[in-house]
Parts: sequence; C-alpha cells; structure tokens
Amino acid sequence: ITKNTDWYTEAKFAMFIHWGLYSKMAGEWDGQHYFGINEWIMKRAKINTKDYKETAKTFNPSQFDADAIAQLAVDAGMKYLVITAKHHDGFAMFDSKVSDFTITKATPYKKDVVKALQKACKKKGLKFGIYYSQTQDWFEKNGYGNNWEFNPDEADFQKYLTEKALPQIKELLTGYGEIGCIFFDTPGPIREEQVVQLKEMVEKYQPNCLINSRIGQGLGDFTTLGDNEIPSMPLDGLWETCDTHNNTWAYSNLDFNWKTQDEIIHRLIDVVSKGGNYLFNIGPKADGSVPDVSAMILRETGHWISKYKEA
Ligand code: FUL
Repeated sequence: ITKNTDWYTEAKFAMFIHWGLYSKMAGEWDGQHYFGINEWIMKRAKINTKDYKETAKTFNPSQFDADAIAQLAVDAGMKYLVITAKHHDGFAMFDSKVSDFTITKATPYKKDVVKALQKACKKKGLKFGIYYSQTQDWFEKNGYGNNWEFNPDEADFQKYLTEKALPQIKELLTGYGEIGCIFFDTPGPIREEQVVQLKEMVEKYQPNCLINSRIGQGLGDFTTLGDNEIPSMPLDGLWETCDTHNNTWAYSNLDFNWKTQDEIIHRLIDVVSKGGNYLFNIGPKADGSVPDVSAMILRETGHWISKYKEA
C-alpha cells in the first residue's frame, strides 16, 4: 500500500520519550548501581517479575503533565512525539485489557498516560507515535529476553505474539486516534511471517501509519538507524536518527553526561542536512517531570530554530 509520507519528510525534528517503571529505579536496584541504559535495569539486575511488579505499587507520577510535555515539544520546534507504550520490561503505560501489568491496573496512579499524551499532541498539532517492544517482553515467559527466570527453550513466542503483542498493538491502533508512526524495536529472532502479522495488523487499522525498520526483515516504511547513530553521508529514502540526551534513554540518577546545547544543534543540523529526521529522546523522572536540563536545552533549540528561520 502507498502511504502518505509528506508529514514525515517535512517533520525533521521530533521528541522521543522513554518513560516507565524503570524510571523509578533510576540506575539503582537492591543497593547496587547500574550505570548505562536504565530502561534495561530489569534484565541487567536480573529482577524477577514478582519484584518488578511490586515497584508499580509506588509508581505515582503526580508531576506528569501531558500538555506541558507536548508544549515543550512545540516550543522546541518538534513535529511529532513518540512514547514508550510498552518497553522490553512488558509494562503497558496505557489501559490494556489483555494484561494486568499496566499503569491503570498495577499502580496507584491508574491513569492512561499514552492517552493523555495523544490528546495533548492532537490539541497542539503534533503527530503522535508509539514505541512498542514487539519481541522482547521480560515479563512474559513466552516473550523474548527473560532467561533469568524463564526457560527460553520452553517459550512459545507465537503465543506471546497472538495473546499479548498483537492485541495490545490493536488496542493502541484503535483507541488512540491517528497514530502517525510506530517504533518497533529489537526484532531479534522474530520470523518473517510474524513480522508480516504485525505489519498487517498495523495497516488494517491505520493504513497511513509509518512503520520503522526495527519491525524486522526489511519490512519497515522508514529506516531507524542504530541508537545515536548519525550517518557520515546523506541517505536516500525515509530515515531517522534516534539520539538520547545523555547515555541512557530512561531517566537515571547516575548519568550526568548531557549533550550540550551546541552538540544538540550540531547533531540536529547534521541529521537534517543529510535528509533524515532527528528523534531526540528525553527521560522523564518517575514523578513524571522532565529533567530541567532537557527542558532548558529543548527551549533553547526551539529558539535557535526560529532565529534561523527568520534569517
Ligand atoms: C534500543 C533499546 O533496546 C533501548 O532500550 C532503547 O529503547 C533504544 C531506542 O533502542 O535498542
């Protein structure tokens, strides 16, 4: 099918948000420090599903303000926003009927933050995108990736796909307005016919939704380069660089390695001049607030873009 790609080509700059239960761990588990990507803390610290689920009981992001986040994206000059609806830890940041491991059922907060962001984006004229980890799901014995608690030899991946991933993706495609793009991730061992099932599901409900290359098997509509990767030469076709503000995607108390204002503007120019979109990531804290340094730099970047446009 032919999809409308104009908005994506024109967009150039977008907000990526990694936010979930891991934001609460923020680099620390059981008195140990885990430097590096914090959204992987469940796997890195080999946390079992029961203990991980416990952390949801105190996940209460009272400072979360979807309108303020969408406004920040607008102020930065961004045109779309992509939120982790479900990362590798298996936790749904939306109201899913097919799992109990959701923000609406397992936390005291109970509200659907994907919905709130979708509405805020619509109000502010931003396209809305979803991140969904289709292969890795460490919470499910049939999902891929949890080999500290489950036996991978006994995993029935198709069962996970049929009973969790596909139904959840359907929920996201049918209950959240227009989904501009979907960011699948780490396809790993997924087979071609399974990728086709995902693709057909997306296109059945949202024929114009653009799918990234990390769906696997070369079946995406646009290319997501490697994490934080900027190509040395211009590339043909539709593509994006996903780049994070420091060295982790999800918030960590241990990572102060923020890119400077200059670095971010240079990376934005570098990507856009080569024909790509720059999907810049922020990691809100467990309370829902955006780290000040990220908010400040985004506003400055927006300022720079409008000055540059005037000139
Ligand atoms: C990776 C994931 O494994 C990371 O946690 C992050 O989501 C990044 C954007 O993609 O490969």
